[in-house]
Amino acid sequence: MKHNASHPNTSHPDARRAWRRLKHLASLVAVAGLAATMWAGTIQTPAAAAVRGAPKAYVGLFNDNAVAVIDTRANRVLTTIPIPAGPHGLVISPDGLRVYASSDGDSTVSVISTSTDRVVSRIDVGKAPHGLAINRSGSLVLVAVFGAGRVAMIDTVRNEVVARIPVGNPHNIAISPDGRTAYVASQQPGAAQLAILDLAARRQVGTVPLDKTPRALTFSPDGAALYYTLAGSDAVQVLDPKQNRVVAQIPVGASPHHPFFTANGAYGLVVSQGPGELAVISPGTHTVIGTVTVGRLPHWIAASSNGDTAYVTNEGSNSVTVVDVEKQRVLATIPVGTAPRKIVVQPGHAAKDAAVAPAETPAQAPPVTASAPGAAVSTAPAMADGSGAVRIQNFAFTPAPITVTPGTTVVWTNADAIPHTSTGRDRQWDSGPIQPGTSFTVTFDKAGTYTYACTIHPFMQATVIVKP
Ligand SMILES: [Cu+2]
Repeated sequence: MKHNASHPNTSHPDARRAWRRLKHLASLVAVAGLAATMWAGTIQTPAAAAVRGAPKAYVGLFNDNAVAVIDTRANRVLTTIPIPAGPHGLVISPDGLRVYASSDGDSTVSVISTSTDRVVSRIDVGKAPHGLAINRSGSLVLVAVFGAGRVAMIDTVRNEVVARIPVGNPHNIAISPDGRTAYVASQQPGAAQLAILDLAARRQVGTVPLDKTPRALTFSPDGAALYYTLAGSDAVQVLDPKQNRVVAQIPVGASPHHPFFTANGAYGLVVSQGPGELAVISPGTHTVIGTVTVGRLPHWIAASSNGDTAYVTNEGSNSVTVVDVEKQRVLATIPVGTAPRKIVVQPGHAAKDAAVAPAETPAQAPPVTASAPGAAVSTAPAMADGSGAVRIQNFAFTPAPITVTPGTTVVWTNADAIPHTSTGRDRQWDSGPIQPGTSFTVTFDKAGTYTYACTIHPFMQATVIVKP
């Protein structure tokens, strides 16, 4: 077996853990009576993939230029939706039917229909849009247009910008539960502030000057408190919006980022990027009542409607951690793609007994025939003899499975705009990152069934069947 030595990163233990997870998930799928081929098929057919009744979570993959869709009952990625460069802000309508995603590098907000998981509209908002906020009725989306120095107001019936309010380097936004006021984290150098906007008058009406750069902010469901975080402060700031005064500071782990409340207000939550943990806060006493270790560089939080289950994106470990909020326990870790930042979840609730347990299954024996293929590895330009061509597109391998005769050279060609890998389940071969527009080949000499995946996006799974 010849390994491709130019890509040492793919022997990372994370990838092996991801494999064990996939095996575990696969066994659950088998228990449910579904063929493995159907599992692969659901990745390619988003409309058919939705599991009835299970809310879906949407995750912006900052480096993949896509939004991943998670089935919160099975805790796995159903599909990914390509959107323009650098998905940054993400919000969901209160009815769960629309997701709005800003593209940092593209000056647009994409509108996704959650019934088809496709982009149905694209709204030009100005340069480098960052965070989004939506009001409780879903009639209004605010966009922090960082590069243009303004907040854009989108009317969600017309899907167009109806007002622009100047704010220096706006990053994230929180709208008060009564819908009248928005607080904007303005990161303008030397003039950092929380800009207070009157949404009826469509202008700034106040400011909370800051000596540190604000990061993220959120209102408590009753509107009585605004939590926000600051770069260089290891405490959540608690602001009374009536007086615009900080009334408490809640010490948490280093570098806190997104503060969040469960919908009924029972718990506050915040992720700390230093230790990689989620802290659970008692809003009444302004104290941390427990912490849960999540992944590296946790970024954002979403929760189920009843507040039982929290979802945390781990930008540094390319995963989402599912947390039982009351028990402060990890329920599952879902590999999702590269640099997940924002996350939202549809209303409703996934049955708890269906949640995938975090326990890892032991490594299993290689599939069917254990013999490795002769791996004559090359990265020549696309299209060899044609009979073994696999296209990598829209985060899927096609065809899957592919059936070839012994001695066939299988050619994987990456038609996506981001790198993928072709990696044998037991590492019989490993392409390392296959760059966009390039190919990778493996010659299969021995009959057998070879399962493989992309180590960057472990939900991308397929099979090579070698039959005389
Ligand atoms: Cu991939």
